[in-house]
Amino acid sequence: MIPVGGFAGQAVAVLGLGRSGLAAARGLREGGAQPLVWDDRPEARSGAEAEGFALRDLSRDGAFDDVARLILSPGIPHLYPAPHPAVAAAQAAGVPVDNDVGLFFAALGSGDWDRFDMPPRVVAITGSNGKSTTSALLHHVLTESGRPAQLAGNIGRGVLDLDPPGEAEVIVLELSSYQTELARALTPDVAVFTNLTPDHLDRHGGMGGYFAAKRRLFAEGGPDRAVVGVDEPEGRFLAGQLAEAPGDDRVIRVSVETRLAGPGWTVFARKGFLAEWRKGRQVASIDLRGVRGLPGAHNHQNACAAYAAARALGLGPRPIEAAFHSFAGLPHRSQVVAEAGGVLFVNDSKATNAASAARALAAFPRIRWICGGLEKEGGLETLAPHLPHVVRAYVIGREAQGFALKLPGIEAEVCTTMARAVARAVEDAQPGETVLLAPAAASFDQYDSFERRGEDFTAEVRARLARG
Ligand code: UMA
Ligand code: ADP
Repeated sequence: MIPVGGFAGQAVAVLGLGRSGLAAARGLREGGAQPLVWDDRPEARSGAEAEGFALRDLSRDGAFDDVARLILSPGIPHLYPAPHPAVAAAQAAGVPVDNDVGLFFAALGSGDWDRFDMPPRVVAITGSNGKSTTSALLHHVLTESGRPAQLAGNIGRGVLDLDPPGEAEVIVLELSSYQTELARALTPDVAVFTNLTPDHLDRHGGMGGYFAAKRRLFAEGGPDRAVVGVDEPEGRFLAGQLAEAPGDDRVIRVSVETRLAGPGWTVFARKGFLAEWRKGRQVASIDLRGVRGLPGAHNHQNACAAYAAARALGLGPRPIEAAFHSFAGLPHRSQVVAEAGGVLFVNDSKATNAASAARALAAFPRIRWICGGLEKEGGLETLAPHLPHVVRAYVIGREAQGFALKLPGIEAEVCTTMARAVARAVEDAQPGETVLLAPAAASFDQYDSFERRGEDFTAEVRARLARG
């Protein structure tokens, strides 16, 4: 746990008692503050009370009279579609609102770092897709290279739940737009922007608000080095705005679409090869084609971003390449769960929107595609260029019939359940094909989470293959 100083003897309100809220309350208490905690779920309140935290209903009149700050969890709206009533009350009382990420950076900045020969460094990774994979890959590269490293943030561990960083340690943080929008301090040493496609637009009042939330990570006085994916206009704009000159190597541009030219520092992947260029000369190259844990151009983008961040931290190309080969991939993201009779079985349950499913479809040549679920905003149009890779679709979900009708030009079979979809795909699959779960939809019509859906797919595949 990271103790949070600066509020000794003061009351600090904490709203939301999930992973980030509880870690914040603990860090504040350790730093001498008096946390006053609340959650709209009674079970969450009882859990906190059992840990000895004082409860306060933050939506009642006068709740913020004696409070120095409100710490908010990322899942609780602070602006759009409408602020939570407690946020509105804090604003009315003039109480500053922050989150665990802001407290984390403030706590690091105020530490006694003179004692370190090599002070800890923080890498923060944001973007619409690939954040978790890039963060986990960078963490893996660092630990495989013998650098002490810890991983936290949107990947599932609250940032204040980290151990206080030690000598030469690297903290890798995955940060969502919810987190970057609210944090009052955001001072990573290296900041990474993977890509930008529409997501969470209701929470940011549209695409402009969403990009603005992510850009805060790169604000003036921010990172020493910025790694920026430039395959969308927003990334190109950001890189251009950060660079002081064409050869400014504080910005490392990343692409999987363009062979980047110019005097600057670039990392790009084309036809399965990663290349690093600096000052107009190629510095290194890595063959990514045999890297099993990172299939497809989307994962090559993640590899480029993690590579660039690792290089910015001083690692050499060869240890990075070696670590790529031992990266197992993350569960539910282009995860190879079985291989039998020349057929590959891939779990990409995390492909909950059309943009991420399109990347998965692009990664394999002949696909038995399990898709469907609760459709998201934005429609399915982005899938169209990749549908020629699909041999047949097996559609799941309560609205499977309607979903199938939105997939023009391919054979789509309404299966509704995962068990039936897997059974049918296994029956049909030929050597050289991939049975791919990439739903292009949320899971909540049939499952609690995308993780449960991916586990169900994996269990069905293994059971079918065991039956022979
Ligand atoms: N709550 C209220 N009132 C509300 C809404 C929620 O009291 O109106 C309470 C809930 O009852 C619950 C708590 O707030 O007890 C949940 O807070 P939370 O949703 O912020 O969840 P945490 O457990 O703190 O997890 C958060 C991130 N969750 C979200 O951003 C929604 C986790 O990212 C993150 O891993 C964790 O902090 C640690 O940093 C998850 C996520 O879904 C994986 N992220 C989104 C995504 O990736 O798309 C952004
Ligand atoms: P995030 O943490 O940003 O949600 P993940 O690494 O968890 O990203 O991947 C989420 C989904 O997006 C998965 O379906 C994955 O296969 C896909 N994906 C991963 N990296 C990328 C990328 N660079 N571009 C587009 N899609 C990606």
